[in-house]
Amino acid sequence: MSMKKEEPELVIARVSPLNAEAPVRALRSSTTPVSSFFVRSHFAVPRVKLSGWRLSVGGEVDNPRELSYLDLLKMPMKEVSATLECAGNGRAGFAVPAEGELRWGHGAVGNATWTGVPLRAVLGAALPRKGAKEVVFHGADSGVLKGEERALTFSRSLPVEKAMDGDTMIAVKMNGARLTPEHGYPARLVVPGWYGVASVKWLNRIELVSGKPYRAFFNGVKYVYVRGGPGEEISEPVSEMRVKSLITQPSEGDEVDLGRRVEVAGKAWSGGAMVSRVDVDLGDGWRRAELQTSSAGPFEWVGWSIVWTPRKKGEQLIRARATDGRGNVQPLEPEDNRYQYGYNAVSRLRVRVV
Ligand SMILES: Nc1nc2c(c(=O)[nH]1)N[C@H]1C(S)=C(S)[C@@H](COP(=O)(O)O)O[C@H]1N2
Ligand SMILES: [Mo]
Repeated sequence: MSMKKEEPELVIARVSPLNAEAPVRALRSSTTPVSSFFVRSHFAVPRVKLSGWRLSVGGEVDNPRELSYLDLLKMPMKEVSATLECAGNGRAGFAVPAEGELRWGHGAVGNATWTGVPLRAVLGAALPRKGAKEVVFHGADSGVLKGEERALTFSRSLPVEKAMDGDTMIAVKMNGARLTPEHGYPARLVVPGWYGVASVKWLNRIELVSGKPYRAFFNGVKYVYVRGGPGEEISEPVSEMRVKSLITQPSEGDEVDLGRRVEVAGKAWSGGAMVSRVDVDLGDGWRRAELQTSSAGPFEWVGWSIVWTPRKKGEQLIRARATDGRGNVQPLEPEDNRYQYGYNAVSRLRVRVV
C-alpha cells in the first residue's frame, strides 16, 4: 500500500517573481481558497505602505483626483464572485512550446468573491471628458523583462464601456479577507469576464486617454493574439475569456473500479455569456452533464457532473466540452497564436479502469 502524499496548495512555475498554479484537484470547490489561487506576476511584489498609498485618476478628465485608502473605503462597496483565468492557462497543451512563455498546466484559474468599489463611481467623480475612449490602469510594480532593454511598469487598458460596466471594480478584499501582497494589496482592478491580465494588481494610477488605441507592452506586445506571418501579421489584445471546461474529478492517472459508479465532475466558464451546457465523452459518445447553474453568478464558473459506471478495463480517455449561451463551443484542437494565449481545446484526461 502506498502512503497518501500531502497535496501542495500551489505548484510553483517560477520562484522569482512568484508564479504558481493550483493543482487541479484543489479547484473542486466553487470558491477557490486564496491559498490555492494561482499567482501570475511579471515583476517582484511591490512593497506598498498604506499611509503613502494614493490612487490617482487623471488624463482626459475635468476633475483629476487622488484618493487615499480611507477615501476608497468610504465609498459604497459591492461584492462580485468572478472567475479569473490567466490567458496562458493550458499552454502546456500545445505540442511545441512558445519560447520564453510559462508552460501553465490547467490550474492558472480560480474563482473568488471580490469586494470593492465599482470602478464607475471612481471614474464618474473625476468627470471623464467626451473624447475619452480608453482607461489605462497602472500597477506599482515594474522591472526589466528578459529580452527588453528598458524598465516597464505593469499597465493595461480597457475600453471605456467595459470600465463603466457596473461589475468592474477596484477590489480590496478577496474571499472576505484583505488582499494578500501576491494578489495585489492594497487594491487591484477586477474585470469580470476578462482574462486575468486585465485585472491590474497594486493599482495606483488611472488615466483616461483619447486618440489612437493604447498599445503598451502588456496589450501591444504580450497578451495579444498574434497570427499570420511577417508583413500580414494581425495582433489583437486578449480580452474576454473563451468558453472552457476543467475536469477536477477524477484526477489524471487515477484508478477507478470496473462496474462501480464514479462521479466525473468539473467546472466550466466563459467570459462572453453563461455556460449553457457541458457534454462529456467517456468512450461511448457525448452525453450531457448536469449543471449547477442555480448557485453560480453571471461571472462565476459553474459546476458540472455526470455519473459513470466503467464497463471496460484499461485506459480510458475522458473528455469534456462546454458551450456558452452565445453558442461558443470548445474546439477539439487549440487555436494557434504566437504566444499561445486563450487555450480552450476540449478538456481531456486519462484514468485506468481496474
Ligand atoms: N500589476 C500587475 N497586475 C497584474 C499582473 C502583474 O504582473 N502586475 N499580472 C496579471 C495577470 S497576467 C494575471 S493572469 C492576473 C493574475 O492575478 P492573481 O495573481 O491574483 O491570480 O493578474 C494580472 N494583474
Ligand atoms: Mo495572465
